[in-house]
Amino acid sequence: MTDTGQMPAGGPGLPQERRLVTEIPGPRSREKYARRQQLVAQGVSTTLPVFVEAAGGGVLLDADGNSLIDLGSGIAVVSVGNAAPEVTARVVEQAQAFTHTCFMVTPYDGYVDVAEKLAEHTPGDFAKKSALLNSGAEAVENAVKIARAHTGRSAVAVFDHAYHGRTNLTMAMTAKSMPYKHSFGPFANEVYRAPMSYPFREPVSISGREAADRAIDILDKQVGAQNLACVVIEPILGEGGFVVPADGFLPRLREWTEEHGIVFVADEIQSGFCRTGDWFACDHEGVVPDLVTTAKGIAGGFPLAAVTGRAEIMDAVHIGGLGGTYGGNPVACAAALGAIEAMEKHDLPARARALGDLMATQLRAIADQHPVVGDVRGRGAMMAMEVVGPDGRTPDPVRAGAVSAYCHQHGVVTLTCGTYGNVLRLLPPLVMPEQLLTEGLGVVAEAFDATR
Ligand code: PLZ
Repeated sequence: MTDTGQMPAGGPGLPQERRLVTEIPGPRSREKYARRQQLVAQGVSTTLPVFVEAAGGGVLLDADGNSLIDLGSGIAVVSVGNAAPEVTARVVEQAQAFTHTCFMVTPYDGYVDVAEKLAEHTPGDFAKKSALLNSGAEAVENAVKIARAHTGRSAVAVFDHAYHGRTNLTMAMTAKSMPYKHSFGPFANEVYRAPMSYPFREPVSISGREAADRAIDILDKQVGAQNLACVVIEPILGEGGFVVPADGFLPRLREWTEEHGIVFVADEIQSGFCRTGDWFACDHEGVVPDLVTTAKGIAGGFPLAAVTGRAEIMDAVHIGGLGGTYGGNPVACAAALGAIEAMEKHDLPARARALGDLMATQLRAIADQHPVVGDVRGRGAMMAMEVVGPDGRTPDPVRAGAVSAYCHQHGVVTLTCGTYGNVLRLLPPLVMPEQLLTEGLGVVAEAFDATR
């Protein structure tokens, strides 16, 4: 709040600059954080304890007047930029018209319009339908429900390093115990895990097709293709470390699932909506999933998620079998229509490719200087560096954390990820000015020098 009690204006009009006027976090943020510690459960963690008061383009403005470069987009959400005008205008208009009816009670156009946009932009040229939900985890749960109803089978295949959410079923589908699953069992059954293609960590170099056959062999022998309702996979792993499977891995899996009537579900919650330089990461190899789950980037920061897919699979569920009070809330749908309009109008897939080229060049330059960067990988504006020890292989989460902390102290918001917590990931808003991104990456480079 400003002194007049008004929220300061955000959006792309904010000066696109890094400006530090206090240490990070500053005194006002520290005071607010102390209050937060008293009132908010400690299970809800904080990466960087600065309190945000406005944001836009590629910057976050904190309570002490610092302007930070945002290389995280609120975990891949504000791809169109924070408080994007296309989003806020539609949100205000919709909120003034009506805020809720429940689509299951009395419908409205916004929901159907979002379904139309999803049918247009998701991979595949066939009749598609969607169901709208509130969160990514809910979308994944619903994809499994739909696949089970369609196939009459119950088993679900997922992969090493996968992240699919924090609800009971999606915890079972998520690979990593700490912090996501630890002490929260028992978990849903009928979830089976197969090895992922992780080129940097393969003991011997194998092709994408061979990696897929390794997974298929395990699923076939240990579960049985005829028992599998669906295979759920992130085409590029998100929380698991921005792992890009070897070429041919996804197409081979798709081929096998098709052969056996297994529903192929692409979890594009983190990789979707222009992030990787295509509308969806599956587009890169022309893989056409049966169902796609989306969230995050879809609505410029509003809680909205979807399952979209082949009409005949979506319609395997009986009337009334899918839904929820808020799923496809009209304000969230308005935000999505604004965000998708911004993606189309500003050709954000092309922006993601341009930012990706810039990041790849600068990250490789860092890797050339610092052997602790074992791998630079990603696609488009979803890039990462895996930090390792002197042997070039052992994960080094301490160093990755120190690099990230240095960035925070110097006004750049970075995130880590990975099963071993040793991956520094970069997810700038796709509207970020290139010179600001370059400056942010300069700080990342400095961070590697400083933590040597
Ligand atoms: N599937 C691929 O990336 C969310 C999680 C942050 P929700 N990733 C960020 C955290 O620590 O909770 C995610 C994802 C993929 C599913 C989800 C789940 O989406 O909207 O967080 O439920």
